[in-house]
Amino acid sequence: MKRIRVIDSHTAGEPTRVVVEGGPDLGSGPMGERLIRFRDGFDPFRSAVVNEPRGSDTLVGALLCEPCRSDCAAGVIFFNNVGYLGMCGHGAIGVVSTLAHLGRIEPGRHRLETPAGAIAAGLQPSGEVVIENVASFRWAKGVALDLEGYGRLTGDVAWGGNWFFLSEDHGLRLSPENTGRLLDCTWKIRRELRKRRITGRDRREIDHIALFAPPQRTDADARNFVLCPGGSYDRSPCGTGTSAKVACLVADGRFGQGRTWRQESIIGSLFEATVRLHRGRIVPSIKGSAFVTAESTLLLDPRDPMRMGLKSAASP
Ligand code: PYC
Repeated sequence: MKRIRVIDSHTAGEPTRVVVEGGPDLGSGPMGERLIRFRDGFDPFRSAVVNEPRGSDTLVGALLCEPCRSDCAAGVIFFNNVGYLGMCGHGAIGVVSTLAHLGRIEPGRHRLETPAGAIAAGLQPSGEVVIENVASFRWAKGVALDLEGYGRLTGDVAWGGNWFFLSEDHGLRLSPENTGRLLDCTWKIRRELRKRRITGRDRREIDHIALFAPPQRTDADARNFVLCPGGSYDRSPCGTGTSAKVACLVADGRFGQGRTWRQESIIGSLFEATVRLHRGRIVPSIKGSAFVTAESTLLLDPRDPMRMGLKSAASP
C-alpha cells in the first residue's frame, strides 16, 4: 500500500492539497527542471492526488520539494486535474499557511521557489499572507474575438505567472447562478484563441480566461470569473489573474504604486493587490487568507484499478 501524506486548505474558497510526504523523488536542480521530471516520469502521481475519486477538477496540488536556493523556505510545484502550473497565487498562500500549520515557518518574510521563479511571501501574525508574485505584464491590448452565441468581445492578453485573456465587455452577469453560461463562454474564448493561434509571448497557450464586471461588495473594485486550464472555475479571485489584471491597469494608467486593488471573486471572496514598480517591471503583491481543512493520508491500494485517479474529461 502506498501512502501519501497531504494537508488540505482553501484560500478564499479555492482548495489546495499540499503533498508533504510520499511524493516522487525529482532529484535536485531548479524547480522548472524538476517539473519536467515530474511530468515526464510521474504524471500518474499527479492524477492520483488531485483527480477523482480522491480529488476534484477544482483541486490544485502542490508538491513540496527541497529548495535549491538556501534563501527559500521550500520549493513547490503546482499541478491540477490536467497538468502543471508555473505559479499559483491561491496555492502559494495555501502553501505558506500549511508550512505555518506544520510549524515549519513563523510569521515574517519567507521565500518560495516555484518553476516561474522565487517569490517572496510574508506571513502576518493575523495569519494573512502576502505573496509578492513574479513580474507581470500586458502582452496584447484589445484583442477582438467573434464568438458563436456571444457576438464580439475584446480582451487583453497578460502574464501574471500564467497566461490570461482578460475581458470587460462580455456583457454577462457574474454570479454563481450563471456559472453554466460563464463556463461555456470562457471555454469558447479559449477555443477561439487556440484556433486563431493567439498565444502568450513565449508562444505558450493562453489557458486562463478571466471576465471582469463591477463588484457586488462595497469594499471591492471589481468582480471576476476565472476559467482554469482544466475546465473548472476559480472560487478565489485568482492570484495570478489579479496580478495580470493590475499589470493591465498599470499599462492603461488606471492604477499605480501606493494604491490597493480589491478583487472580488465569483463567490464574493476577496484578494487585495498592490504593485511595486521596479526597473520598468510591474511586481504585484497579493494578500489573502487560507485555512487548513484536513490532515490526511492518501492510500494507493495496488488492487485498486482506479488508484491513480480518473482521467479528467476536460479538453478545450
Ligand atoms: O490563484 O493564481 C491562482 C490560481 C490559478 C489557478 C487557480 N488559482
